[in-house]
Amino acid sequence: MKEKYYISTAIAYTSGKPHIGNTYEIILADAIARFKRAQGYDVYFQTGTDEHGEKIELKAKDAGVSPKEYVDKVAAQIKEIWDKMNTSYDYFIRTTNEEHEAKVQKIFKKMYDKGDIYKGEYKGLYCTPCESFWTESQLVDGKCPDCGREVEEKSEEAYFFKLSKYQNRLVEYIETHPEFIQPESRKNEMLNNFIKPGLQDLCVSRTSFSWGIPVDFDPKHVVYVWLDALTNYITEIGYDTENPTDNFKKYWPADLHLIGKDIIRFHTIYWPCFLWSLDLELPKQVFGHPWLLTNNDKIGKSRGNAVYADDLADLFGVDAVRFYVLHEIPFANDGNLTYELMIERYNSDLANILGNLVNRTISMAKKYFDGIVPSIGTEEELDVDLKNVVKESIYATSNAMESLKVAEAIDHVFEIFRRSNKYIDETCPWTLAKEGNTERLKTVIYNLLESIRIGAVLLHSFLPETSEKIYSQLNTDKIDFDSIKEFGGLESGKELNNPEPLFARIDKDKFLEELQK
Ligand code: ME8
Repeated sequence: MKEKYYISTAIAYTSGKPHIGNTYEIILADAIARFKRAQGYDVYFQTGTDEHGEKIELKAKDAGVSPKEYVDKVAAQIKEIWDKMNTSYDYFIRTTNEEHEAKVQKIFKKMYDKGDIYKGEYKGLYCTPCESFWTESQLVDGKCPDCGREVEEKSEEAYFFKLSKYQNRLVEYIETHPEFIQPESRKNEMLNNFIKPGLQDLCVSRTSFSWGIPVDFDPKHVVYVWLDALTNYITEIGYDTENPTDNFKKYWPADLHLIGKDIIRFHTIYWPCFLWSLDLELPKQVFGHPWLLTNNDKIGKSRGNAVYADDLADLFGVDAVRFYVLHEIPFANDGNLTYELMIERYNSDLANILGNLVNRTISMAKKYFDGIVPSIGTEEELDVDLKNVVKESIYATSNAMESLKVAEAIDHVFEIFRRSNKYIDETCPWTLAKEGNTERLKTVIYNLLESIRIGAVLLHSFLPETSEKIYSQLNTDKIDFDSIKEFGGLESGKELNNPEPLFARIDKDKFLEELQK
């Protein structure tokens, strides 16, 4: 029996096309999911779209279409980008799925029957033309921040969830489960800034708009979008208020909710309390990843600086985009994207370190051994060091992945390629060939091919297409993690395929000039 691993991303709002920052998240989740699969886990990887709410209703109105037409179009666009980026999700959930909607209604009712949801009054400062409630601090000069008109005190009937009931339990849980919120710095922020000062009951229904899931026993209310959205993590895998399926029992609790740093609060305060209300266990871990900035600035569609993954992929290739975001966004600090940096990384890491290594090595094997993988000849001290670096890198990559340090993990894989390039400089195969030292040359070429194979197997979770191209050039089917436990898995005597360049160098100035045009 394989051990299960359930990983989810946030579900993206269908308010518009997702930018590279949103896309980073699915790529990050994909790398983790692929790595776990390669390690032998039975992985379930879920992503999807968050499709209800007032904002989307307004967007649809502006576009002159129905909300459903609007979200159908954007959800398809999101899925297309996720697919283009070669992400291996198992299921794409949409919160407008009928099954999800029906389950949310049952969940709301169950919480109500239990006494965790009660009917009350929402009081606030209301702007009638904008149909919006505001808090005192949101007002600008005492007026509506959107239209600048007067606001008035108003109350509206609404349902509330008793967050306050779970406050002490939540504090205790977070304090006794240090692994629950990652990175750990976020844990203190949640505890000290949000939970300990006191949890207010949460308004979980709205009557001011209709694009949402109706409360079935009081249909002028629609369910608050975060209650609807968070439950996506359980509805699709088979949660049911009466009879949860075996699939649900197998996969829940989730092992990892991967989300961005801005929505940790929803996942570590609201979501645990909702789950307790349903008598369910909490996810094992919530990782709030940092953000990607463009030119060191927050990405915003309205700021006009949004960059899209599909455009970048058309310029650089899918794996180059995957590499950049996975490598440039560390575990706890924001990463930055500029075209200049992207070209530099592409040239230095992908074209030089990786691409050149593979190309040079296969070409040498073609030249010196007619493309047949040689067997080991004479061994020297240098070989031991290469093999040690390969071995340590395998270990370090797994360790980094275990603690979700994906940028570090990819660096460890590249350590193999860096060390291999150095090995070429140290052993000078062309001199060995000139000297007729075939026995030594066989070993050198074999070790290089084998190091590349091991590197490619590890690289597969991050850059799947590139790895597959390398497997094909090596003509090998030794591509699973078991095959890299020992150095020497590549079979001697097999014929390699022709070398094909993996990443063509980019002329930076010319490229940027073209881009300007
Ligand atoms: O928040 N860099 O959806 P969303 C990295 N529907 N990640 C970023 C980012 C950036 N610049 N900007 C946004 C929502 N993100 C809700 C989630 S889950 C039950 C509901 C991340 O489309 C963001 O943090 O605004 C979130 O995790 C994801 O992209 C989707 O954002």
